[in-house]
Amino acid sequence: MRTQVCIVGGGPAGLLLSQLLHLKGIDSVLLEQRTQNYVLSRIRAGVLELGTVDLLRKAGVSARMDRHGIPHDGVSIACGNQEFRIDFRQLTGKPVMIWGQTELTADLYDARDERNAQTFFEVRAVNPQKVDTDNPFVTFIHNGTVHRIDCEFVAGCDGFHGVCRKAIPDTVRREYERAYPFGWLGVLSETPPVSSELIYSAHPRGFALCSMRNQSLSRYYLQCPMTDRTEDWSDNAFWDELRRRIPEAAADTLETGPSIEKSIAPLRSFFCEPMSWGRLFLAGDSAHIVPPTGAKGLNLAASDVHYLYHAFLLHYREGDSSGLSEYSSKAVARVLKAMRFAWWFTNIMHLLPDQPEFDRRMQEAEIDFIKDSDSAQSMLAENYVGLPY
Ligand code: FAS
Ligand code: PHB
Repeated sequence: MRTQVCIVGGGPAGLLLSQLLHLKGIDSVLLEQRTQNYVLSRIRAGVLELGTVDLLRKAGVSARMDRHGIPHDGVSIACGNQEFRIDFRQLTGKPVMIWGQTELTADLYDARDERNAQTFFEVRAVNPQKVDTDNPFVTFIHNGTVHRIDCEFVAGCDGFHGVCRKAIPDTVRREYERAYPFGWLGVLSETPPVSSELIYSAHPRGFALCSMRNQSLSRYYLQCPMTDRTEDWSDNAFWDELRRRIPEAAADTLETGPSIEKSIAPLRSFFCEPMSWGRLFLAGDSAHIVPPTGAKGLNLAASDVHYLYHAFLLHYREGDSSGLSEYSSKAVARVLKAMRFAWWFTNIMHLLPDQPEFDRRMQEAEIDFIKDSDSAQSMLAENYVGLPY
C-alpha cells in the first residue's frame, strides 16, 4: 500500500489534517487504534479559538458549528465573593466559539465517510520506520494481519500516549514536563447552564469551572485530588461541592440533574522538541499537553495542523520544503506561549495541596490585581481568544 502522508491517530489533529490535505488532492491514509465510536465517546474540549473555527470552515466541516455553535464574548472570573468579567470583544475585538470537541470530531468523521477515505480502526503495533530517510514506511497489525504503508511523510497525531513521538531518537528528542498534584473531575448534565458565559472560580476548597455545550447541556469541573476516583463522587456530592465553590448568585440558581458523563482528567504541562524528525511531523497532543484551564489543548492541535498543512501545500505545489523545515520551530513557538498562559492561569486559579497561606494570599492578590487592571485583563483576553498563528 502507498500514500503521500500516513497519518497516525484519528483524533481532531489527524482528522483535520487528512481532511484539509484531501481538499487539495494530497492523499493520506489514517490509522486509529480505537473504534470510531470510542473516539466519539470521549468528552473533552469545549472552547474553540477563531483560528480553529476558520480552519474547520476551510475544511468544509463547519455547517453544524455555524448553526449551533455559541459565540461567547467573555468569561467570568470569581475569587471568594468577588466576580468580574473579562470582556473579550471589548479587549480584543474577538469572541470564542462554544462547540464541543465531540461534535467537531463527529463532523470530521462524517466527512471521511462521505468521501470513503481510507481509515484503519483498531490497529495494533503501529511502527513508523525509516522516517529519517526519503522512503519512510509504517507497519501495523489490522485484523491479525501485518500491513505496511509506504509513504512520503508520516504525521504523528497519536496523542500523548502514542508511539510517534518516540520515533524521534532519544539523543535528539528533549522533553519538558510539569505534572500538577490534582485533577479535574468533570460532569456532563442535561441541564441549562448556570450562566450565559463560563465561570472560572478560585476557592479555598479548590477550583471550579462552569461551562456548557449548548443551552440544555452543561459541563462542570471540580479540582480534585489525583487519588480520587469517579466512584467516590455521587452526583449529589458533586453538586453540593460545586455550589460551595462558585459565586452565591450562581449557586442559588444552579439547576442540577443526573450526570450523563463523569470522568477525572489529570493535569499536566508537557512538550517535546523538536516536533519533527526527517519525514515525521508531530501535531497535537503527541507533542504537547496543556492543563485544560486555558482551553488550549484542542486549539494548539489546530494551529499545529495549520502550519503542517501549509508546509505540505508548499512542498507539493511549489517543490519548496522550507515550510516543512521550519514547521517545528514555528509550531513550538506558538505552543510555548499558550503553554505559559495555561500554566499561569492554572497556578493562580488552583489550590496546591499543603500550599503555604502566603502563596494563597498572593493568588488572591493577583486575581484582585487583574480585576482592577485593564492591561492585565487584556493579557488574559489576548491569550484566551488565541494568539495569532
Ligand atoms: P487525541 O488524543 O485527541 O487523539 C489521538 C488519537 O490517536 C486517539 O484517538 C488515540 O486513540 C490514537 N492513538 C493513540 N496511539 C495510537 C497508535 N499507536 N496508533 C494509532 N492511533 C493511536 N482540551 C481543551 O482545550 N479543553 C478541555 O477541556 C480538554 N479536556 C480534556 C480531557 C481529557 C481527559 C483529555 C485526555 C484531554 C483534554 N483536552 C482538553 C485536550 C484534548 O482536547 C486534546 O488537546 C485534543 O484531543 C488533541 O487532539 P489530538 O492531538 O488529535 O489528540
Ligand atoms: C469545557 O467546556 O470542557 C472546558 C471549557 C473551558 C476550559 C476547559 C474545559 O478551560
